[in-house]
Amino acid sequence: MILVGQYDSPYVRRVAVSLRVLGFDYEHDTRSVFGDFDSMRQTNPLARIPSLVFDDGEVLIDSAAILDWLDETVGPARALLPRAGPERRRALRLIALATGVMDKAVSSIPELLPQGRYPTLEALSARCEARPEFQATFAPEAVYLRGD
Ligand SMILES: N[C@@H](CCC(=O)N[C@@H](CS)C(=O)NCC(=O)O)C(=O)O
Repeated sequence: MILVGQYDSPYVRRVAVSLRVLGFDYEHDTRSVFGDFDSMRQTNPLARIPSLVFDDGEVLIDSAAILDWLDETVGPARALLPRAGPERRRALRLIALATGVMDKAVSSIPELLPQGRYPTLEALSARCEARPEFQATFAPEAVYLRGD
């Protein structure tokens, strides 16, 4: 299988990390959504990354859909997302916060770049405040989502 998208995309990185944690082999297609727009549109009609291309030509698009397939494929004992209950809701909340911050970072670029600014932590803090919750979750003494 081929993971399409460069690692500077946080959405590509969450897929790449999960592929590696779960022990999947993959090739990496590093075409750019900006430099190779027409070619990327052939892979994903939205010309977005990540995509996961299977040997038979099927293409999964969107990081959440790809991660859903990974969990389904490895089965409930190894799935990264808890199956049900408060653990699952807690994980989904953290995922929504993390991807939401990234959505805000990406969508703020057209506003910030003309001012010579980048979506730094300070710039993002004006748009949301997810930091305390992340710090509480990922502090060294905190219990990780799946124990590892
Ligand atoms: N919801 C999508 C977001 C993917 C996304 O926004 N990717 C960006 C790169 S960080 C992209 O491809 N942008 C190009 C575009 O939308 O034209 C996912 O989780 O995969």
